[in-house]
Amino acid sequence: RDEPLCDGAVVLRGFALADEAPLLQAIEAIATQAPFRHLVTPGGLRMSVAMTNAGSLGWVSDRRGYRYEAFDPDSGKPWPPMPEVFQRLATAAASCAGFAGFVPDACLINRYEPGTRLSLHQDRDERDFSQPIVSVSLGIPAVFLFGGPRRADPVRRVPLAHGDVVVWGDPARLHHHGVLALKPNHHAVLGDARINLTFRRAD
Ligand code: MD5
Ligand code: FE
Repeated sequence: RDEPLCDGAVVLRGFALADEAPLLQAIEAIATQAPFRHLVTPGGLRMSVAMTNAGSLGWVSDRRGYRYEAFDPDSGKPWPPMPEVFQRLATAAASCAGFAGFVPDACLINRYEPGTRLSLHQDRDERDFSQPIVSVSLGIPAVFLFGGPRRADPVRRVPLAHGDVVVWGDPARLHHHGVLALKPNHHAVLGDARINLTFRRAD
């Protein structure tokens, strides 16, 4: 089931399927307390991905920049706590990929619909790049773009389906990546949406 992409990065096909029902239930509960919203980039562009967070820190973007915040700027309340099933899944996946003891403090929840894309970028807002990032794909499939440490490096296309988990650790942790615009599609449980859980150690 392990599909290494390169040193530090591995796809665990179907790893999240066993937790499907509790994951979806937890996502629904989080979105009730902290609804999905379209953030604005520092350049003033509305992101096509809708986002919310769980955990002691949440990733936010506005005209002042990208950063982690303990409070949801829309409600002024703390982000919903990280559900136990999230934490367990992220720690188990990281451990399978050789990163023992990964304890995320932030889960960014990204919601994609057909046409939604995420342009090529690096994740550099976290304190410790030796900590991996665990990504859980749910719902309609996406084509993930996986590049290299430099922006101009060649990009591979990696299809990701419902239940797939990817662990991105050192030395792949700072590779450029993105998601191609989703094609019109339908998923039996999630409908016309892809949800990605991105587990990080931010602080
Ligand atoms: C997604 N989200 O599918 C992805 C999953 C984001 C984001 O990219 O920033 O919200 S995380 C993919 C990732 C993270 C860290 C490193 C690498 C990929 N990588 O080296 O390719 O919504
Ligand atoms: Fe990213």
